[in-house]
Amino acid sequence: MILCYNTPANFSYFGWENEALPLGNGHLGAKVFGRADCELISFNEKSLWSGGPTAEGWNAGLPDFDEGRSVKEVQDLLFAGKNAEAAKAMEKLQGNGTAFGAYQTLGSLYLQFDDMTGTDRYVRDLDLDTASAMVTFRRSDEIYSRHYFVSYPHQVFVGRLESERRERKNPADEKNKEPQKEEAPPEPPKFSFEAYFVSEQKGECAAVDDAILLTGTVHDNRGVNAPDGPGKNAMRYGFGVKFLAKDGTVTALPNGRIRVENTSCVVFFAAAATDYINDFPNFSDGCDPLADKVIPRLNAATEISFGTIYRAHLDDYRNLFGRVSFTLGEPQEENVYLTENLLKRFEKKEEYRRALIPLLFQYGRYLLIASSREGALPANLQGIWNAKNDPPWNCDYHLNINLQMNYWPAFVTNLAETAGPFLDFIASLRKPGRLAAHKVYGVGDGDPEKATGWIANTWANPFGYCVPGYSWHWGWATLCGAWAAVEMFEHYLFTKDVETLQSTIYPALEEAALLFSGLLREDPRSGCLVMAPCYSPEQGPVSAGGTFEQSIVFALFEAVLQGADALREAGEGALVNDALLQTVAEQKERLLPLRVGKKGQIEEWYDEDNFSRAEKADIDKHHRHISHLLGLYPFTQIDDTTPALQKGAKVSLDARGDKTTGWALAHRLCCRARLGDGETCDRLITQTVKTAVLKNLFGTHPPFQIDGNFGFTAGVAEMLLQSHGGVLRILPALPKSWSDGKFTGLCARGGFTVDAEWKNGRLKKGVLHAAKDGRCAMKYDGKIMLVTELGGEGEEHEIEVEFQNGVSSFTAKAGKSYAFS
Ligand code: FUC
Repeated sequence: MILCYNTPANFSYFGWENEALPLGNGHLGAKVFGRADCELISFNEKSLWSGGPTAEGWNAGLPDFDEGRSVKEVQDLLFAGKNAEAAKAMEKLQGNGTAFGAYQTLGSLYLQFDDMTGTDRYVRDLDLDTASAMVTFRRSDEIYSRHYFVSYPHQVFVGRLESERRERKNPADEKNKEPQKEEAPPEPPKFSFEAYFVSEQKGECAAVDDAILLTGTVHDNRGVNAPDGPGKNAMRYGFGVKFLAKDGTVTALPNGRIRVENTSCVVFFAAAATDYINDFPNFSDGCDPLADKVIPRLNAATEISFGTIYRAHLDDYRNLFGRVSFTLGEPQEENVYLTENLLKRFEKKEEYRRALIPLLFQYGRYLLIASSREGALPANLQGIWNAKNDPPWNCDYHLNINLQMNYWPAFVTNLAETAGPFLDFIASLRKPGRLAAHKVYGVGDGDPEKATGWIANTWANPFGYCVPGYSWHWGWATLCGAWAAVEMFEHYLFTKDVETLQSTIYPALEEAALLFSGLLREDPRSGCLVMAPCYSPEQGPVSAGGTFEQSIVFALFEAVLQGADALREAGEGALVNDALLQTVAEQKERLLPLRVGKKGQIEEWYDEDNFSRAEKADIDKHHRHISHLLGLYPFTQIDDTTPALQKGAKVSLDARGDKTTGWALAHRLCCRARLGDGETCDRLITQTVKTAVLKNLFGTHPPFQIDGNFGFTAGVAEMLLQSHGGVLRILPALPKSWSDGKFTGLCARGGFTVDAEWKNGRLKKGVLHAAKDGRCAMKYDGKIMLVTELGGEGEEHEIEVEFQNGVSSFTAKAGKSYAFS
């Protein structure tokens, strides 16, 4: 699986965004431009942020709230039907963004070559099977190649630049030549270059022996008028790049540059670090990043051969990436296409469509591995790649869909480990989130050590910003943390890992449930329990009992009840607050439910059919957010057991339309897959390729936003396999154009892994692997499925299968595989 180009990326922001190729290990990100005469590699370190506790004016937005008084005022106005007055009062529910900060760039490494002109046969590619970027070109009989990757095991970026000479031989002469014993390879050509590092962080940069070293504190060049305030802080960072030449010389120059002279092979390592740790309230480990982290990593890498580091990188990466395969059409030799041609001719040539869809699907998995690894912050709005110190939306953690979407593909595409940073990050919001819950809602006493309930809203940074943002029109979304906690629970549903449930997931879920259980109000109109104030993300208007919030509370209660059962079953019931769960179980039955309105739609707002003309005029019927359909995806309140709601969801999706942005197309794709509508999925995929994918296959909102990539991968997985609501659905949304195909290694809830093959649109055969003991229920197109247990040497044994309503169920045993057809 290769992204392939015959030109380098332009040296501009456009080139960075659209053309340069991404590498990463979750901590360190890089983008390769690949120009023959001058190489450019841009670098990012995931925790390099402005803002936070050491920036002037930082207060986490907290002082702007009044311990629940304004919330109460808005609630009373809403229950009295005074919605316009309630909207006015919402102005008291806005935080400030002083020193919120932004994800920063680290800088760019340039390698300026002497005399590298007159080159041809240029190829630049990104190989998803090895997580390597390559650049090769020729100059007469000289061949130059560059190989780059970022190693997770060794925590370094690695580059190798090599030259060789291939004599142009005349085939006729060769024939008549006497066979010679051993021909020495021709001398490789020598090349020379100067390396320098450019950083807007304005640190101290020096060349020492064979390395360029940079150190400083975060600069933040956004100026005091940045809407969310300046963010210059005391976060320390370090960067280093060290060169080892096989032949020739490496010299440090007084201007901070390194000169490599007359070599035929040079290997270089780069490393970066900061003193950030996600530890509230100081967020610093007090280290000297250059001396304590960067230089030791560089020295360790130089002790080991390139081959050893590369093999360790391949083992680590392939263990994750290699778990899933997906092909469309008859298996054939892998052709390498120019990526631009795939994009351009995708609609015209079936062969291109069959190549590009799996490539984009796997690219989402590649990007997740590159931008989210254990021990680092989660993937942000741009994963880990950022070329601006004032990036779009601060390149932060948006929780009104974007961060959750980043992790939608993690479990189903067999990359549960990549969700570790998401779990840790959300769990880390509990302490600052308690301060926020106290200031916004007046719960608890403001002691961050007491588990009295936590919230997170639309935007978050790595320093525990948890209150609504500086305009309630997008900032007010107090259920976002609870939504993220529900997504954390998916980890348990897929892996059945009780330890992580117990240590990280359940405590976050139960504490969110504690808070929202206490915040529900009885709606005077319906007698149901509702949240208020509610605000459909970035769309409004303010109301009580909004579907976005109600769906999240429902999903939260369902998850916490299931989580508690799982803990009790595992003998860990002591962790469960039984009285709370009893209340939650009762409240769940009294929640204002999903409703189908006059036009057959799923209502987005309570009573929307009776909205005033002014309220209606304010609504964008084609808004990108479809937050009222969370019940369809990612939650499970709408499925084939609720046909009326399914129908309503279809009406709502049709009415909203598909003229929308990158991530919003991806959410629609996931929703249509859940509705089993393969043809619309196919159409949405075409639209995504035509409008929301850049040349380097990055997703675009626009601008570049990585959730589009991750949501796309999740959507395609959802077309192939679904497992919500206790039933595995095999090939639930196959479009006609995917007539033949095969996948292996997708995961289903319950600890199962599934392979399946289909021909002429019909399932041929499949295999399910069980990692845990448990009941497995499966269905395919309403037909009965035959299931047998696979023994060694290809034998199949009959097992007891129960058939009911088109569902086949059997008891699966850990470590066993089952064939189905
Ligand atoms: C969401 C969206 C915006 C944008 C931002 C980063 O809240 O509504 O369109 O994608 O996140």
